[in-house]
This record gives sequence, structure tokens and C-alpha cells, in this order.
Amino acid sequence: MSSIAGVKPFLTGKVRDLYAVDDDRLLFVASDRISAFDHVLGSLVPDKGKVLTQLSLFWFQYLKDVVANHLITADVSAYPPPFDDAEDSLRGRSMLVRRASMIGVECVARGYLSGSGWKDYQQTGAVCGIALPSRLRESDRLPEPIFTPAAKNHTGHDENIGFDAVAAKVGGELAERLRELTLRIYNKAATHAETKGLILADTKFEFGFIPGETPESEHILLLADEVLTPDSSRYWQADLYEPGKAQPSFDKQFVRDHLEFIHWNKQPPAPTLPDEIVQETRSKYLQAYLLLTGEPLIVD
Ligand code: Q0Z
Repeated sequence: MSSIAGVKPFLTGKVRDLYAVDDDRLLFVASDRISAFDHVLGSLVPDKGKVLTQLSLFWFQYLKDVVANHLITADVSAYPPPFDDAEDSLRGRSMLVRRASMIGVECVARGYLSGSGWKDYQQTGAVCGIALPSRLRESDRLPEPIFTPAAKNHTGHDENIGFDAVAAKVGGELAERLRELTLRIYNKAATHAETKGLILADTKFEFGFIPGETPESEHILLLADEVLTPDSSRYWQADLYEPGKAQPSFDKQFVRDHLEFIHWNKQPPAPTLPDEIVQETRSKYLQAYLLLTGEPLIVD
């Protein structure tokens, strides 16, 4: 499926791939694959991987005073062998990152009631053990952002868990640190997005540890993976926001509408997309980059 300079990925996600470099480093590569309704579709969205990588790089820089991150460099001319032989296929869509010891908790922050949060609230009045006011509507803004962690269950799907379950898994002190950091990052990013006409409804972070370089700090907590991309976050257009129903996805709404229109049963094989849908979707990703960073993305 994917291979670079003759090397196979050491981990493959639906849309991104991780390559082993050495004991301390990995190469993180964002493809142009697109998923919807939990399946990878049969079409690529040109430059999507570049948009997601460049958005992660923007946010790592924007957040560097709040949290350290796994980025070493995205300059392909500085990549070690054998990846120095694949500059053209990696440029713009890859990052050389520190290999971290990952904390097995998906750190989700929610400022709005959507997705699994809305589902859980309707069934229990709470999300991840956090009781919420009664009579909230789908997509309502929450009284304040909340930490709603998740963990992969036996089927490989994310399952919402309570703060207590995080504390049982990683210890109370680290659980509190993850909650505080997740909410601080969300607040800073959501405030920025709001000034650009976008609502950051929710987002997911993954953290890891690397060994420290001084006796004072034995381990350093890092923000890893991709961050605050449309694939890891729900962005909504603020001028279309209308609580009481599901909001249009900023990036994938053309895709979802098309898949509903053709009555795909959401079982393999996943359909291909008409070129018009691909191009409209590509434009949305480029527009998200322009809105959030203030600069158009220069591709190739
Ligand atoms: C990320 C994932 C996949 C892409 C492991 N810096 C790091 N150190 C160690 N592990 C990871 C990272 Cl980012 C790590 N993932 C998620 C899976 C493609 C990202 F298949 N898993």
C-alpha cells in the first residue's frame, strides 16, 4: 500500500503512516487518503496530507509556550537515510519526530455537545462522568470546556472513559496533568479559531514521554501525533452555527452528503468520489489552512 524508499511503515493508520527511523526517531507521513463513516474511501484528495501536516506545524509553533511537542524537523533536506532519497514524495507532508513512550489515553477536549458526547449526554445526562445541565441541545456550547478522555476498546474503537479510569491507568497526578494541559491547549486554540470565524467544537490530543536531558527532569511530557487538524478535530463555520441539530462538517460535508445521496450502505467496498466532490473537498482543506494561519498554502 504505502512504502517510501523501499521501507514499509511500522504503523499504518487510516490516513497516516509512521516509519521507524532509529531508536529515538520516527517519520510521520500524512497521505491524501480520506475517511468517512469509519472507512477509507476509494479516492485521494490531492494535497490533503500537506494541508494536515502544515496545520499541525502551525499549531505546534502557536502552542510551543504551552506544551513541548515531538517535532524535530519538517525540512526534508535534513532527513536521515534512507528517507533522504524520497524528498519529493515527503516534502510538505511529513515530519521527523521524536519517538516517545505514548500514554495510552486519547485526550479529548469538548467545548460543544456533539458526536459521542451528545450520544452519551442523551443517554445519561453526563459525558465521561461529568454531569451537564439538563435540556442541552445537540451542538450546544457547554458552560465550560470539559476533558472527555477515551481509550481504544477491544474492537479498536474509541470508548469514552471517566477521569477516574484515566487515573487508574496512569496515576492521579499524570491524569490531572493531562486534563489541565488538554484544556489549556483547547482554550488557546479555540480562542484563535473563533477570531478566524471557526468554531473548534472538540479535538483529540495524544501525549507521550521522552527521556529528559537533565537530572532535574527525568522525563519530558510531549504533545505528539497530528494536532488540531480537521481529521483530529471538529471545526464548524461560525456563521452557519445553529444549535439544535448536527452541524455541517467544515471539511467533509460534501463527502458525507454525496455518500448519503448514493445510499452507500457503509460496508466495503468504500466508494470512489466524483471529481467535483474531490475538488470541493480539497478547497475546504485549503480554506481551513488559509483561515487558521492567515496565509494560503503553497503546494508543489
Ligand atoms: C503515534 C499513529 C499510525 C500515525 C504511535 N512521536 C511518537 N512516538 C511514538 N509513537 C507515536 C508517536 Cl507520534 C505514535 N501513533 C498513532 C498511528 C500512523 C500515527 F498508524 N502511534
